[in-house]
Amino acid sequence: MHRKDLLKEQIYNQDQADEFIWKRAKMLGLSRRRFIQLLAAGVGAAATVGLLPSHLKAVAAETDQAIIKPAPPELFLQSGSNLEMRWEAMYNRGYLVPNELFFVRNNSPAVPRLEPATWRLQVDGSGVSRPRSFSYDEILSMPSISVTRALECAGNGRNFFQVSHGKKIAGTPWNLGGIGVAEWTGVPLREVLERAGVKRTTRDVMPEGLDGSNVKRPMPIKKAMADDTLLVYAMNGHPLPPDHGFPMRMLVPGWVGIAHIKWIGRIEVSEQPLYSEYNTRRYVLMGPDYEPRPPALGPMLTTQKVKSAFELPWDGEVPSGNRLLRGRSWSGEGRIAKVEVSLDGGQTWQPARLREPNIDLTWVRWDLDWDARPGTYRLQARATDNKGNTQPDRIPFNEEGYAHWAVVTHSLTVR
Ligand SMILES: Nc1nc2c(c(=O)[nH]1)N[C@H]1C(S)=C(S)[C@@H](COP(=O)(O)O)O[C@H]1N2
Ligand SMILES: [Mo]
Repeated sequence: MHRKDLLKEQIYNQDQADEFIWKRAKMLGLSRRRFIQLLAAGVGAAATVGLLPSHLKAVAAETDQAIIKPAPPELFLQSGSNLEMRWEAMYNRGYLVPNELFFVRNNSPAVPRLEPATWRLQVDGSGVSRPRSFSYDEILSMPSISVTRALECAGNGRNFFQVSHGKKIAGTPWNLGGIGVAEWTGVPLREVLERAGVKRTTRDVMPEGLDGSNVKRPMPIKKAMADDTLLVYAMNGHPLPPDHGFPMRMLVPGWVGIAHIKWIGRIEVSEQPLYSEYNTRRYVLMGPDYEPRPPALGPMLTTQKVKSAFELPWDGEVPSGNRLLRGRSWSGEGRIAKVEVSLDGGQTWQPARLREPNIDLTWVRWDLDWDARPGTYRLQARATDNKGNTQPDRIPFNEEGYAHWAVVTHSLTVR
């Protein structure tokens, strides 16, 4: 293949998907020449999945849409196959982010269209004594729970490295809208693992998606067996929407977004440590302040940090007068204990009022009274969680721009 501009996310993702399908084709004895002929004939990824192992065949009905749901500009900032929630759209809403406003982060060029009637979840590997597959109906007939939890992209806040370190980083240019909170309904992963005969010697569990990029990422058995680690089939009281992983996805509370595998089709359970490129080459911290951790290129990202955002447009304008200055803060390790707000770029601080509910690994809404006089303001919010983590003024640079949890400045004009 020709040298490509792999810094462009869409090209990178397509290349990734092509490479994956080519490997499968090769395994089944197809020549490179024939493979390229098929691709050139417009047969494309969707048709070549006939070449995929049986558990991945459901991808055959792949759509050609990167995102299915409407993306009105008043709700979202769009970047390729990703939708960033506009924070100002949360100003007149409640605790949950409705499905139509929930951010989308797709690594693959197209959303797979999966049929519950033919979809299967394959559970196999050295860590289970009874490897088997489960149908959609079978999983729905197991005991389920509903939990309210945040889901946040590891790269949320990436754009602020430009402000703090003067470096523009390739990748989805999130401000702070790569997060959402929903009520997730599903079956604890533990229920499924137990039915497959999970062993006491099991170490790692790796869910795998059915989209083109072969997205998969391992977690330790302890996290896989936690009460709120779920196979999710409903979101805010609706069947899981296609963009968010229909018919089923993982919920791995507190962990970086990439762990919450969408369009799940397989779970590898192993007595050996498992790795994927999603925790060795990507979603790791790389840069002058981080050492490689073989086989990973740097420390792996797992739990999310503490962050805060105002329910206001970036560089926005509001009318003068008495108002509630509102925002939300969250932590991947616990719940928020304290939020302080500055109107003058960090010179003076005042406490914000926290509003119920305040759920662990989710977020808290906060506000303060503000008699807004005309002028320009440099708003800042600084949160502390109940584990004692406080948002710092500055964090070290990392090349992929993950985990920007330092305090940021939100400029606002009052007219
Ligand atoms: N199969 C699959 N799962 C995936 C992804 C993906 O591209 N494919 N993206 C991950 C990333 S990086 C994030 S941040 C979340 C986003 O979930 P959402 O699109 O439902 O908001 O899904 C994760 N799960
Ligand atoms: Mo992500």
